[in-house]
Amino acid sequence: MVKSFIHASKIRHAARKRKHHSKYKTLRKLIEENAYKIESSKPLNGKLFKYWKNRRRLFSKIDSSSIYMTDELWFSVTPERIACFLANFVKACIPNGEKILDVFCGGGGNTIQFAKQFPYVYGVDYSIEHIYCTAKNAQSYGVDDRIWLKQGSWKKLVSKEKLSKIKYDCVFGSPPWGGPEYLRSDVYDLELHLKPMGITKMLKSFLKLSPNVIMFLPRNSDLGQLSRATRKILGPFAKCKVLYVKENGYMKGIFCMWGECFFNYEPGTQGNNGVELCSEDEKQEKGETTVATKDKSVDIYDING
Ligand code: MGP
Repeated sequence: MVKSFIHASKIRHAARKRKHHSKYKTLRKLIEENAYKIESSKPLNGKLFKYWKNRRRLFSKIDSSSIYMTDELWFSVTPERIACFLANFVKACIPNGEKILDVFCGGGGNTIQFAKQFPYVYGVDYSIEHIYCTAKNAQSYGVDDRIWLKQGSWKKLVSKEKLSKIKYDCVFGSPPWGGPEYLRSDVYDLELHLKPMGITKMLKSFLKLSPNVIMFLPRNSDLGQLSRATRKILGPFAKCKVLYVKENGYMKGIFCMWGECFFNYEPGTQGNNGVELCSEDEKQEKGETTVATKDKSVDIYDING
């Protein structure tokens, strides 16, 4: 396997071996202190309380296994059923795929579910704390043998072509949206507020590594910007498929997809863990607000609990 990644089951070994490097010193300390382990029954205060209340939706094993999360992960980790749905969806679209790259792996919510479906899953994150949490959570879910991790800034990794040795079947990213404040304005500016770069640059960087790209973005994202970024990079007739994702009837975000394989998807072919698909027409009948434009394919998935 590519040397620059560390195997999720061997973080202790990696931290010992590369002990002179400051980030591995930090990793070693985190492991020794068993840092960020969640005590599921202990409520969190302030703005994290609502995320704690929904903790079992984030990680279903939070009561029975050891789960690790930083404060930032509480509000940015993808809820398990959504991550599970996405991994099944990608598997249905790319049945012979093997290698998935999760660009902002965070606490491993998506990485873990991808590893249930694919044999090689690569997780990247700028934070060594997040890399540690992903590895620990993957161990709790018994999928650490299929995951390889790398700490680093996405900008630098892409510009130095550090990741291009591997041929990824799909590149996925759930980037930082700027915290829970992302809902402050009606429309989320994807060029201004997405971290670590705007949507156009981000999409370009993902497409360098695979023609199949998915991003999880705010539900109030500016779809005009999405359209413009798509055409600017892929040409005037290129499309982006947008899926609105609901959990328990409540909109959580959108999956934006680029790549032929995602357009040929048939819902019937997917083992979709209770995910309900409505067409855009059904959405209108139900009186939902619609943001479809003529060049987009917009669907709603409702993940009922
Ligand atoms: P939320 O919108 O903060 O909470 O996060 P809620 O309860 O749905 O909305 P509210 O209207 O009651 O405030 C919903 C989901 O969005 C989270 O579970 C994450 O999956 C995702 N999410 C939220 N934030 C702030 C981020 C982020 O910064 N990055 C990423 N990748 N996902 C996020």
